[in-house]
Amino acid sequence: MVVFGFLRIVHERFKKSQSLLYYMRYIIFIILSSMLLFGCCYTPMTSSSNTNDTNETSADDIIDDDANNAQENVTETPATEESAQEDTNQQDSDLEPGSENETTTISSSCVGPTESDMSVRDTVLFYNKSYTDVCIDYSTVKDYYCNNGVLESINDECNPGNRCNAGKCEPVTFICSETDGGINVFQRGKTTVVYGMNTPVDEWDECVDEGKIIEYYCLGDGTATSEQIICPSGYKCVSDRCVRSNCDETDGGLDIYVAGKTTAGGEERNDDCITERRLREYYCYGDDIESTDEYCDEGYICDNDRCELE
Ligand SMILES: [Ca+2]
Ligand SMILES: [Ca+2]
Ligand SMILES: [Ca+2]
Ligand SMILES: [Ca+2]
Repeated sequence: MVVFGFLRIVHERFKKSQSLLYYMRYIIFIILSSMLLFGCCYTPMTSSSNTNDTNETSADDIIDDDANNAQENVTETPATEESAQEDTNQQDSDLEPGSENETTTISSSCVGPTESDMSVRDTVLFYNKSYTDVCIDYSTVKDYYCNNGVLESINDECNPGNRCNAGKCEPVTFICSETDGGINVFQRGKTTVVYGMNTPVDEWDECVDEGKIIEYYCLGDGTATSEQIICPSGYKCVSDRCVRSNCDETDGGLDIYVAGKTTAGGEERNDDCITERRLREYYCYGDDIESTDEYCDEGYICDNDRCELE
């Protein structure tokens, strides 16, 4: 627009001056202006081409950038995990004792009683691993519990009169056991009573002589007792138990109300009244025949080799 305006001014002056020289200047000026105009236009076209190239390059660059961005995204993934890890660490660091999230930490890391209790066998879960109270020795329990979300244990002595059993302290009691199941003269048995660390009874049944045995047996309160028992009729004590003997009797033993006959080794004895109120009773003892003189009870007299009602 400036050029055309300038040409218009020159043309107007040429028409006024009617000078050939000025006209020639006008022609030269037009040529120069045309060159200037083309040069001006050419340059922008070249620039435009470069712009297109730039645009194409830019498109490629976008693709490359996408690739680069994708690569960056890939390489950033670990960074993201690191960030997550950092966040986790940060979260952990936020879970110091006394923080508001402490309760959450306790419930997730340590589950169990928060105080020691030696009278209960507990199992504590700490990071999904279980810890159960256990006896270390007779009177010491290893007691697990949670303390501010952390697993702790204490080795503690049971109170006097208590012992550690199955991971907890419990009162000491008498515990009796025997191998022959009670009063059983036909089997040699061992009877044991345990009271805490003590064993007040630890005895085998034992023959006193050929016809009598000491039999041990348990009582209901966990203690035990013993008594001397004559082996049943026809039995003798051998090797701490009653076994068959060579003696037989028809009244089954010391029975003053039944007239009996006792035989052993070819020898034979019948119960016999030695006075009106006194009876000689025969019985087997071991392999032998023994006898005892017994008075009949009040209201009874001795008759027919036995004690009978008067
Ligand atoms: Ca017994
Ligand atoms: Ca026995
Ligand atoms: Ca008898
Ligand atoms: Ca008799």
